[in-house]
Amino acid sequence: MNLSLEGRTYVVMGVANKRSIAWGIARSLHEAGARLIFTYASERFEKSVRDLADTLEGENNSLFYECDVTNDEAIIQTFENIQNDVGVIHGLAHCIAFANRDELKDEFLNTSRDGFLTAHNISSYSLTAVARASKPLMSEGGSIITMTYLGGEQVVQNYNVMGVAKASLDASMKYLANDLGKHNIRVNAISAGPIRTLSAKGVGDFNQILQEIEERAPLRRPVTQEEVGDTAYYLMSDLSRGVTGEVIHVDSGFNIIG
Ligand code: NDP
Ligand code: KAL
Repeated sequence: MNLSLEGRTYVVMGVANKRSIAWGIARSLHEAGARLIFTYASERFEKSVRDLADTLEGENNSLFYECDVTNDEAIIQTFENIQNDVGVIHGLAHCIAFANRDELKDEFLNTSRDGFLTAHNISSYSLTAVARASKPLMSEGGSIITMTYLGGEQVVQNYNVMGVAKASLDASMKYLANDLGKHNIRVNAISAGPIRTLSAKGVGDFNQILQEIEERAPLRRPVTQEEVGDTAYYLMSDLSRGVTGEVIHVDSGFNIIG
């Protein structure tokens, strides 16, 4: 089987900086020979994404588009632009989540209506919106992946409204897998263990969370962006051609511990 992704093009959404999980995914796909298309929420992040892409070794024919996933017009326009520029894509990595900081502490009970809607809008509905907009570009079949977390399956302290949004994201992933399977488009989620990223900054006691992983996870260590990236590579490659609607935990096995 050909494991190379040469000749294939993938959209990576959600690189904020070099710690981003999306950047780990981009590097793995790039090493496998893929062409990359990056989207970022606002102009503010354009330079850092371009600078990072410049660090990729070898031929760098990456493309860059602004795409705020709260804006339907922007999503449609982004994928029309991508279609005009490259024609066909072979997959998409959705690595986007947001909740207001003040909803990520104390009790879930206090979640505001606005905070609930914001978290679900950006972190969950956006997957359906980008899946629909990217479908016409995956005319040769494709693989869509999204990033989820254990807090959508179980109660995790402080994750609060983001946990409810991840449960919604996981269910959306399965309904999308069912709708898109007949077009040879697969849809899966990677459930990553805690990784220190910009999103993780300043929310909860991250050191304590990592310490629990070191003490209790079967592998006794946290996972890395590279490990998530390599699972994304598997999901984008033909190795996973029979897999859709699945959540793969890349979390040192932590989710099996009761
Ligand atoms: P980052 O902070 O690096 O990435 C989060 C990204 O979300 C940013 O690039 C941000 O874009 C983007 N984003 C937020 N709002 C919007 C918007 N309106 N439109 C477009 N993009 C938006 O953090 P991570 O790499 O940690 O997060 C990536 C994914 O991984 C998320 O879904 C997260 O829930 C998930 N995850 C993370 C874990 C962890 O421990 N870090 C564990 C399990 C899952 P911008 O910077 O341009 O605003
Ligand atoms: C239990 C954990 C500890 C942390 C609790 C909640 C984490 C929620 C994740 C969510 C995506 C964080 C935010 O939305 C942060 C946001 O309010 C402020 N940050 C920003 O605006 C920055 C600048 C931008 C880049 O961030 C975003 N998101 O746009 C969960 C831990 C153990 C695992 C994590 C971090 C899971 C996850 O989903 O990220």
